[in-house]
Amino acid sequence: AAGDAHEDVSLAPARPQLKPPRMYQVVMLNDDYTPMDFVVEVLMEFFNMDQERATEVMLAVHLQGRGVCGVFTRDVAETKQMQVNQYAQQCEHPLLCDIEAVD
Ligand code: TYC
Repeated sequence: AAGDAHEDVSLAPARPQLKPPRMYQVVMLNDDYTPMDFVVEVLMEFFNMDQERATEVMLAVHLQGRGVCGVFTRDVAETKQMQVNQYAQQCEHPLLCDIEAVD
């Protein structure tokens, strides 16, 4: 009947999307030379973190060697990785991001 919450089921496509897309982590790597402030700036600019969160992630990378900046579809993850690596290189810092498929 009209307004019945279950009515939508009959309107669903015969073959709905079968699986969600594979997701990819952008992983930031520690190094001995990139200034901490620069890493915080990158995390705020490219990953929309506030200063508190960016500082937390930067320190985790500094102490543990690597840290996850975010999880995205492949195209978005690849774009962010490229943008960060390019920007760091332009600024002459060795900072690097990598991407890793999520299982
Ligand atoms: N280890 C750097 C330092 O001591 C800081 C740093 C943090 C560098 C995180 C890279 O992804 C990084 N200045």
